[in-house]
Amino acid sequence: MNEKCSPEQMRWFNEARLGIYVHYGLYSLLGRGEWTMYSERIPAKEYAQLADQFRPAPRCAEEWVEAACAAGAKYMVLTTRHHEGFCLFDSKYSDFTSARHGAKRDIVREYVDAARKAGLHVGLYYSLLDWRFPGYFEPEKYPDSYQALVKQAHDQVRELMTGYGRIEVLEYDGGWDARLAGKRPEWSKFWRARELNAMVRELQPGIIINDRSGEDEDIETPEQVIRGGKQRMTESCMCIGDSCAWGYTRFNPNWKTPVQLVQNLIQAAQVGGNYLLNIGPMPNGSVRAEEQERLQAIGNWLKRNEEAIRNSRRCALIGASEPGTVDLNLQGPWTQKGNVGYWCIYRWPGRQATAIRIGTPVRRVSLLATGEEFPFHWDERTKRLVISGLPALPPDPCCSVLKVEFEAEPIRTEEEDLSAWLNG
Ligand code: JFZ
Repeated sequence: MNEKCSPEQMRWFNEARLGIYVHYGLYSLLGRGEWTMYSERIPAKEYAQLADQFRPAPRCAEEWVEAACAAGAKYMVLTTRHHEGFCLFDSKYSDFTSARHGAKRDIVREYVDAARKAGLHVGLYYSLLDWRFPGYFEPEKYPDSYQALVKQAHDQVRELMTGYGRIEVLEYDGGWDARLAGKRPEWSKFWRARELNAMVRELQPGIIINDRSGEDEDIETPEQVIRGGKQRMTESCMCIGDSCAWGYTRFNPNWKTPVQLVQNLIQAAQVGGNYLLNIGPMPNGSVRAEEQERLQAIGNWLKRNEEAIRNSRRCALIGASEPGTVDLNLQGPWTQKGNVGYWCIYRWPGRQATAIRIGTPVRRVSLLATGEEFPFHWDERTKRLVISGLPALPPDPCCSVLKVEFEAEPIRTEEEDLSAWLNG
């Protein structure tokens, strides 16, 4: 049975809007990102020596969970195994695991327990591809290796789906072929993904699965950009530092600012999707200060403005242009819940704010964070909403949200005569 999740099963995910991704593995010890084994062509035997040095601090999983809670995230996704093949869980099908090397711990279990205890929804990431298998790169030349690779993936996914209680999200990765040439249906065939996902759904009813096994399943996961989906919900995943690496990158000077991160979260909410923000813990598993501070800043903002984000949906009103297009001095995007619009003001206009093409009468305008009410005038003929008496300076240095209560679901008016406004 390969039934996708129902909207009801997707509900918690659709309400969450913010999740925290954790990329942690042997690559974290090197501090040059999670692709290092491949991008430096480090032979498997040599790379494997890192396993005995893998000694995460005792409380690392709790630290990740604390960071996620500080940010106000509702779920987490941990790399149980990345492309290097090193498992953070105990596996009957591989010796190359954190349970048999270094500190000899099942980090996945520690993470699942900690996340659950904090009331977070639990997600696991699993890379189908494992660079240690020549059959991944040259399946025709090394058919036995290819078979073993796929079998290992099926066996380990079964372990993850049976050994850790309820798992709510499964994020595959590395489902593409080594030349990155194949089309999606071919990836699915390569990994026997239909069969794999049928097993997963049988073991974990209601689990949300991403599309990186080659099968569409429940969600798509665009990277380093925020966008909505046509058929399915999106979970836009992003790094806090440079977008070249998800694993710990020791020298990583280009951190996104709290304002950028909050705007990204708003953008994700505005397209009806989630924002999965990544941390790359340090060699000992701790969360670096640059990431902690930023997660805390998001959480502080979210606490004041949660209503505009959680469970909100796309809004028809214009306050910002589509991503990637020129923003015509608009102040910022809207999110919506029923008759309420949340105008997320990126660039505070000063004492007066004007919204255009407002097709629905307005009842009340207030600042979401404090409830303070402001006078306004909505002109039925010009369709302009002018809000006055606002503070001269932005009340929130990050992003101030005006809560606009309409008489019905807000409608954006179309302008039939594009010049009509010229004469007032
Ligand atoms: C993958 C990984 O290779 C990377 O290391 C990281 O884990 C990231 C979250 O996912 O990279 C991808 C995956 C998918 C696409 C691009 C890069 N894609 O679908 O375009």
